[in-house]
Amino acid sequence: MKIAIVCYPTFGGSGVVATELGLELARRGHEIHFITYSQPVRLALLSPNVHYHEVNVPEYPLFHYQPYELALSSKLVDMVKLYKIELLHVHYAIPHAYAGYMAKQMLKDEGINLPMVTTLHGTDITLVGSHPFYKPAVTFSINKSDFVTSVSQSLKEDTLKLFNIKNEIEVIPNFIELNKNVKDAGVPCQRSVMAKQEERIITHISNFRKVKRIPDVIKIFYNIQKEIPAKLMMVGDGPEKEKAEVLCQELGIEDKVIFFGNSNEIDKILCLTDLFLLPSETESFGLAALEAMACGVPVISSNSGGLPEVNFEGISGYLSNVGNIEDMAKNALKILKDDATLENFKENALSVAKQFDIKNILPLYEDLYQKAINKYL
Ligand code: GMT
Repeated sequence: MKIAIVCYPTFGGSGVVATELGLELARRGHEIHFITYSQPVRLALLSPNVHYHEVNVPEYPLFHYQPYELALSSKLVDMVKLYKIELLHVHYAIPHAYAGYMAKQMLKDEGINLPMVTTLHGTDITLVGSHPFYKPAVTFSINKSDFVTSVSQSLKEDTLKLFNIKNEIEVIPNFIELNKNVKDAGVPCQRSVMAKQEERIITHISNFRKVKRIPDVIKIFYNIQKEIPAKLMMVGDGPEKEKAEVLCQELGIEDKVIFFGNSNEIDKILCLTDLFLLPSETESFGLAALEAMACGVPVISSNSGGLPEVNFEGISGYLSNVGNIEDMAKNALKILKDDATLENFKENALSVAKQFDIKNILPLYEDLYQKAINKYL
C-alpha cells in the first residue's frame, strides 16, 4: 500500500508512535510518505520505502498566525496525486484530521477518493481538543474520518464522553519494537558511569510539561533516597525543567539528580535503570512507561487514564492516585528493597511489554487500512 502519514515531528509520544509505525510498515514492503513540517526526530534513516515531504508555511506580515493547516492540506493534495497515495493516516486530531479532511474534499473534486484514518493520542482529546475554541472542529473532523482509532480503551471512553461522536472508535494500543533493546543487541550497559554499585538508578523521561507532574517525580525520589542510596536521571526538556532543577537544590539533592535534556538514545539510558517514574496527571497510554518496561524496567505510575492498561498493578510495577507521592515512594521502595524482588519485577515488566510487541499490533493497522481502501473500491 502507498500510505501518507501526518504527525508531529517533535519529541512526544504521538510522533514517536507514528514514526515507528511508518518505519515498520516500510520494512513490510509498504511505501510510506511522512508529511510534516520537519523531519520526525526518530526518522534517522531514510530507506527506499520511506519518503519525507516537508510542509513549508511562507511568512507573510499580514498573518498573525501562519496558516499551517492550509499548507498541509495543499501539500497532501500534491503528494497524493504525485505518488498515487492510496491512504492517509493522521496522528493527533488537531489540526491533522481537519487538514486531512480538507485534502480529501479537494481530491474528491478531482475524482480521487482518499480514505482517511485518524488516530487519537490523548492530549488532542483530553487537554486541548475539548477546549470550546476547538471542540466543534475536532468533533467534525473525527466524525468525517473514514476510520478512527484510539490508543487505549480509556481514551476511547474519554472521547465518547467529551464529544458527540457518531463514528466507531477502534482501540489499537501503542506498541514497542522489542528487539531494539540494547541488551539484546549486545551493547554493554555501563552502569558504573552513572552510579555507584550500591545505588539504585531511577529514571523519568518526558517532555516536562505540567501534565507530567515533574515536582512529584522529584519528591518521590527525595523520599526514596532518604531510605536507600539512589540516583535520579531526568531525561527530556520542557517548560517545567528549570523549576525542577531549583526544587532539587531546595531539597539538597542536586548531586543525586542528573538532567540530560532530550535524547534519541533512551534505550541506552533505560538499560541502566532500575525503576521508572511516571506520576502524570493524565496519560492516555503512557508510551514512556511501555518503553521502560520493554527494557525490563518496572514502573511506578499514577493510575489515571490508560496507565492501568499498560502498567499492571503488582506485576510490572505499582499504580497510585495522582499526587499521592507517599504511596508512590512506598511502592518504589517495595520494588527496590532487595535484588531478588527487583529482578522479579524486571522480568515481569518485560513480559507485560511483550504483549505490546509491534509484530502483534501492526497487523491491526494493516487490516484497518485494507478496510478503508476497500470502502471506496
Ligand atoms: O504527553 C506526551 O508525552 C505527548 C503526547 C503526544 O501527544 O505526543 O502523548 C500522548 O500520546 C502518546 C502516544 O500515543 C501517549 O503514550 C501519551 O500517554 C499521550 N499523552 C497524554 O495523554 C498526556
